[in-house]
Amino acid sequence: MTQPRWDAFYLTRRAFVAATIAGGAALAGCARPGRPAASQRPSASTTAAAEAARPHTGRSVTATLTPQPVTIDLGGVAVRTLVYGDTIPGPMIRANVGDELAITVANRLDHPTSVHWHGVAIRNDMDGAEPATANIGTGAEFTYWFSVPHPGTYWAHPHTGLDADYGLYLPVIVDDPTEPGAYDAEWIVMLDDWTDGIGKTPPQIYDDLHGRRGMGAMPGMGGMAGMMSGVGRSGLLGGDAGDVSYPYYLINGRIPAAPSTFSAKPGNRIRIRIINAGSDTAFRVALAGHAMTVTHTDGYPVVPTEVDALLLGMGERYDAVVTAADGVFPLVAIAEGKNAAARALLSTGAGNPPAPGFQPTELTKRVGTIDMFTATPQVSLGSAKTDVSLSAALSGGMMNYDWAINGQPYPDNQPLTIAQGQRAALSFNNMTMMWHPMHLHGNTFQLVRSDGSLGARKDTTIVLPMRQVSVVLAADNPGVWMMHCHNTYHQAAGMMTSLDYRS
Ligand SMILES: [Cu+2]
Repeated sequence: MTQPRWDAFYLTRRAFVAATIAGGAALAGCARPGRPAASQRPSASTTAAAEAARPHTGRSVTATLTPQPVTIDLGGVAVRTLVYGDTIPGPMIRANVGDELAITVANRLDHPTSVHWHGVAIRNDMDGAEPATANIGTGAEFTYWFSVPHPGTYWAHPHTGLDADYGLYLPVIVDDPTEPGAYDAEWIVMLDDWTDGIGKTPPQIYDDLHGRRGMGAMPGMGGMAGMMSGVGRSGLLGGDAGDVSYPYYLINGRIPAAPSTFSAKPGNRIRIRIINAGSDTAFRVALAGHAMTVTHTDGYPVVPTEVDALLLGMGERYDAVVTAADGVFPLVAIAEGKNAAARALLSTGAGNPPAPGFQPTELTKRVGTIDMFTATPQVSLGSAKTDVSLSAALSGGMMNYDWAINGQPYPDNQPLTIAQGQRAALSFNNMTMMWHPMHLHGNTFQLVRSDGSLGARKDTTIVLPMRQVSVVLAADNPGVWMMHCHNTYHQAAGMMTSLDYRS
């Protein structure tokens, strides 16, 4: 079987990253000049007070996740890889707003792991990312327990080493029973870029990217890294689309030649929850023959807006409603700049799907990008007025693979700090030639357009090369929250910092 090469991984990464993989205990011994000591982190009582303020139904949802090595059929292609249980995606977790989740993770991997509850405004000590939550050791069990305060489309994945580029992901759906929604059926669509067990392992990819350092030293060789990675450019992404060309792109764990099929009836209103679980791939998604009405960004409602396609960076989610036509229709997710696609099928009647390579015209019509959407008044932060300014300058490049925030890779950079109750203007200033999907744990923000108007609520947003994205953040969830690029390899190289609440 193909085991991740953790020994090689140790040798080629900075000491801190190795320490992260080795588990939480190792962190204490790390020199972390810019980081608060444990005593300065929010106290257990602060976290408990925030938890008490969340809605509580008194109902519990329990589940067990078993991260383990197994052999998975991607549709005629068998891969030995790491998954939760024995499926890709892993088993969905579903709860109502205010329920308490008690999710036990039994780690059957050969290295420590974690489960991060992406997008959930969770209590800090259950975030599933160090330093707030210790990693789970090999053979150990840990129960994450937390309530879910907001409805929406979320997901879970590890926040440990390069675990995020295996099959370790699952949808997390939170329902609001008082708002059942105007739809007849629900289709959860998880997008992924796939290599493990068929191409290079994630540590091999990281080593290649990191080992390529210095190749851009010669003037005029700017395109070298892109040529070597086999990844091209994307107009939607403003330049280089990514660092890694993957052997396959998946929807719900299936390759395009053996797609999963979602069945519904003609005329059904279908709510599609799209989640990009990839590590280095932005997807442009369209359903042949259908327009999509976008209703939510990263779990939060937006003024319904009709599009033909949607662009999703890693970690982003969109909910859209379609009215199903009669027949068989491919849902196609183009891997931006990578000359490949993932697909699934919608079947409502007779007919045969087009060939696997078919690309619907919707992909090039009205493409929904984040600037087009506006949070509904119920979830809007109301005004762009703020009382503190925070800035995250994104730097680095393919040549030296030196991705960083505010001048240094994590953990050498200074954390951003905020106080409970403050409203911050946070600006992501991308000084690199590549786009980055920037994700903040435990909190959501609202985009501010260049004219000062407020856009969508998000926890992950695309920042195009050499551009700035401004957001408003209302600080209401004390903790130490990781903020990072959701490109697994950029994050591992150091494009991460934290937002620390001052006590
Ligand atoms: Cu990045």
